[in-house]
Parts: sequence; structure tokens; C-alpha cells
Amino acid sequence: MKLTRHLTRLAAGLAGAAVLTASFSAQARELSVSTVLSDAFPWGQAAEKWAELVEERSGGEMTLRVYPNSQLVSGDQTREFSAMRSGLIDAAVGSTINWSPQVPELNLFSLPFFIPDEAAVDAVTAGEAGEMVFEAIESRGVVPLAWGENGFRQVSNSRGPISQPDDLDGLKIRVVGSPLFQDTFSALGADPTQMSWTDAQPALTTGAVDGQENPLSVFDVARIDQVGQEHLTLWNYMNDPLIFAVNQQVWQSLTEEQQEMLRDTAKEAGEWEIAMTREQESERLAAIQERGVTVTELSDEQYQAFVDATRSVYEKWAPRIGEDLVEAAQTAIDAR
Ligand code: X2X
Repeated sequence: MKLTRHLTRLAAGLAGAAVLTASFSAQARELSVSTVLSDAFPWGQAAEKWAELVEERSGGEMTLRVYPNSQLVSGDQTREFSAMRSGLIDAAVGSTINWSPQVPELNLFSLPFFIPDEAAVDAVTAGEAGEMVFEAIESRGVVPLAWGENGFRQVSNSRGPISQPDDLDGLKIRVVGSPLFQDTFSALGADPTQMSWTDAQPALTTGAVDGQENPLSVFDVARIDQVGQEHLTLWNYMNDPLIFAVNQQVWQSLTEEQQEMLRDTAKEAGEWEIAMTREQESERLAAIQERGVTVTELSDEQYQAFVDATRSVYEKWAPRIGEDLVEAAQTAIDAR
């Protein structure tokens, strides 16, 4: 009798230890995922979707913990890639713009008026050019898994409608921390100022800058019109894809099954988020217009004037990005 009780207790103790070990290893498998925007935006929702799918598929073996608002890099989104490479961050769903200071090939997507529509984005990311971009990321110590989308970036300002390059003359425009943007807006005669997203909203509110550029989803969710941005021009001058990626050492520490699961779930979350972002564009535009924003669309001629005015940026940056990559992307766009 006594022995049985002993054994029962021992068994209970062992079971407890097993539970502890399991939760220990579950903790050991928690990966941090950095994003710039929270889950109020499609971008943050993409990361949360990834986390949800991983939770489901890994049977609790792995947890992704999302840290939004660039908090793991103290608000400096241009340091996200370096932080992920060095292992300070395990993973990220990040923008090609923010990683381009460390991966010059990513400037491909920021070439002004180079990728004109959604079909062109897909032709680039799904083809040889997309593979070349992923190889460029991998060669810098980070494993890319899947694409997402922040969207086509549109320009807004507080002064007046923009329908030709002259309308940008002298406007102070907040741009992201990538030198290519400085060149694009300088070529258009504007006065670009680099700052993080964290600093952008106060700068718009105080009128320290006259304008900014971001996708419709960001404009809508962040209520950019409420900080005086009453004029919005739809010019699709560049698309900002997102990339799901993991630090290389973290990746190598995973089993093959875990790697496959992480890649599959990232792809699924990315496809889901791209479809959602695109589907929501027209309702977002309607909501923005309803709030009183003047929306300007360009005629073919007006569009061409912007293309011509920024040609020098293309000439300067194509060699830095890599002529082969630009050519592969151009071929994919032409064949779309
Ligand atoms: O900073 C921006 O404008 C944002 C949020 O779109 C990016 O992170 C590229």
C-alpha cells in the first residue's frame, strides 16, 4: 500500500517534471518578431497571422512573439535588418525600404516609377528577380522566407494638389531613411527630410514638414489627413513589399520540419495579407475621400512628366542595385 502510494507520487513527480521540461523547451522556442507597424495595419496583421499559424501547426512547440512599433530597435526602423543579422532580433516582417541600407539590392522596389502595378510586383517577386533579391538577403546573414506587401506609396501634403513635378517645388517632404528617396524627391524639386516613422507623425502635426508618402492603408489607419494632409496624389511611384525573415543562426538551430513549418506559415500569412491589402484599397480610398481629402489622379501625360523628371535617379541607382537584377525585373515586368 505504502509502496503504491510512493510510486504514485513518484509518477506524479515525473509527470510534473515532464510538463516543466516541455514548457521549458516551448520557452526556448519562442522567437521574437519585429515589425514597424502594429496590428492596426495590414503589416502588423501579417506578423500576427504568422504567429497564429505557427501556434497551430507547431502544437505549441514554437511561439512567435510580435514586437511592433520598431520597439526592438528603439524606433529606428533602418536598424532592424542589422539587429536581426546580429541575433538581437530572431525574426522580422520588414519593409524592403527599411532594410535597403544594408541590402542595396532591395532598392530595386524603390526605383521611381519602375514597378507600375500589382501584376508587375507579382512578376518581380515570384520570378528570377525575386530569387536574386532573396539570395542577396541570404548572403548577408538573414534567411528570407516569404513576401508580404505594405503597398503602393502615394504622396500627400498640406499645401495643395500635386499633379506635376512643379507642384512639389520647395515642399518639405518626410521620407524614410534611405538615400534613394532623398534623390527622388530632390530630382522632383522638393526638399526631402529623412526621419523614422516614429518621428514622422509629430513632424506632420507641428507642420515641420509639408508632406509625406505612404500606402493608402497607412494613410487611412494612421489618419494622416487629421494632421493636415489634405491633398493626396495617386501616382503609384513605387511599391513597398514586405519580407518575412529569420536570423541565420536561429534558422540553423531548427529541425528540418520546423524550418518547413516556419516557411510554409510565412508564405500563407504573406499571401493572405497581400490579398487583403489589395482588396481593401478601394474602400480605404473611399473612406479617405469621405473625410474630405482631395484625391488627385494623373493623366498619362502627367504621369510621364514624373517619369522623365526622375530618370536620373534610375540611372544613378540601377548600377548600385545591380544591372543584372534590374534587367531581370524589367524582363519580368515586360512579360507580365
Ligand atoms: O516609415 C514608413 O513610412 C513606413 C511605415 O511605411 C515604413 O516603414 C516603410
